Amino acid sequence: LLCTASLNVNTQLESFMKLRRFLLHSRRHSSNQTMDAVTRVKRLSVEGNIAVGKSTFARLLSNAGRNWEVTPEPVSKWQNVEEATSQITQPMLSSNLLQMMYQDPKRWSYTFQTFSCMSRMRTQLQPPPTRLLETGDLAVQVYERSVYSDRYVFAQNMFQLGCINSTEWAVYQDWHSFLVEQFGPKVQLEGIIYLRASPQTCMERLRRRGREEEQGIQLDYLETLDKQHEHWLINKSTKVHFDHLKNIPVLVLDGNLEFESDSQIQTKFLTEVTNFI
Ligand code: UDP
Ligand code: D5M
Ligand code: MG
Repeated sequence: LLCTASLNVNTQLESFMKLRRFLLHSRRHSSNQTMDAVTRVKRLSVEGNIAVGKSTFARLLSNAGRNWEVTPEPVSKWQNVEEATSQITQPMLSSNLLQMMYQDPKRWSYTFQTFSCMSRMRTQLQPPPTRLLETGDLAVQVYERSVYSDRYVFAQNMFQLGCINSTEWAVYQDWHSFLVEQFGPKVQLEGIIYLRASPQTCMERLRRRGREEEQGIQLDYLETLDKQHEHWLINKSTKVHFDHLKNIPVLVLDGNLEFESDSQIQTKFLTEVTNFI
């Protein structure tokens, strides 16, 4: 446009129209490309109770040498929330929202749900990495949990335990439905892998992992989460609000097996996942 400054008005207008057409075309083209990429990649989530072994399983998928991209749960983000300060000169502080939620669930559960769901929403909205689309192999993107377990496992559980009140639950459901509907296919999943284990197994693994914030977790909390998973993914008695989720295929893997140190079980799991995909 700067170069056209000395040209006559007609030429300037013509250049401007060309630029406008180019911008419109490239915008349309890039959004088509994004949607095209989204539809060419299968999207799965790995669901399961706390400490069942989702991250361990996700690493197994990552290292399987297939065209699979795994996105871990952003736990460190929840442990380090940058505080807003009123003065520019104040040093940056961070809060541990995961710890705050476990220490005072009635005060912090709703806040935690808003933050965890926003971080998952952001992750699920990221376009697939180009690496995934470069080979002819079937491309698969795997998320550790999803915006759906946030609602149908954790938030619902917090509401039923009385840690989220009925007003907060109504507000949560309203914005959750709105966001999922607005973003449509970009946050849809084609399947769910449910790593299923007894709450006792999860409790042992939780202790073994030793994440500081979780040391106050009791078996009965894991039992309530286990029930939510079972209602949602096995009995299908949880009322879900998104059509694509009603008949979503679910692969159930026996998480009671010690798969971390057993290559035979790992091979069995990988075969099951490959067949499922
Ligand atoms: N783990 C284990 N055996 C297994 C799978 C996992 O002992 O077959 C351990 C793992 O090393 C970790 C803990 O269980 O110490 C929790 O695993 P992870 O963090 O993967 O669980 P998540 O919370 O992500 O489901
Ligand atoms: O999950 C990481 C930790 O975060 C674990 O303590 C459970 C907690 N978590 C994850 N999502 C939620 C929601 N939505 N509400 C409450 N707590 C949550 P892990 O299973 O260890 O990978
Ligand atoms: Mg994990």
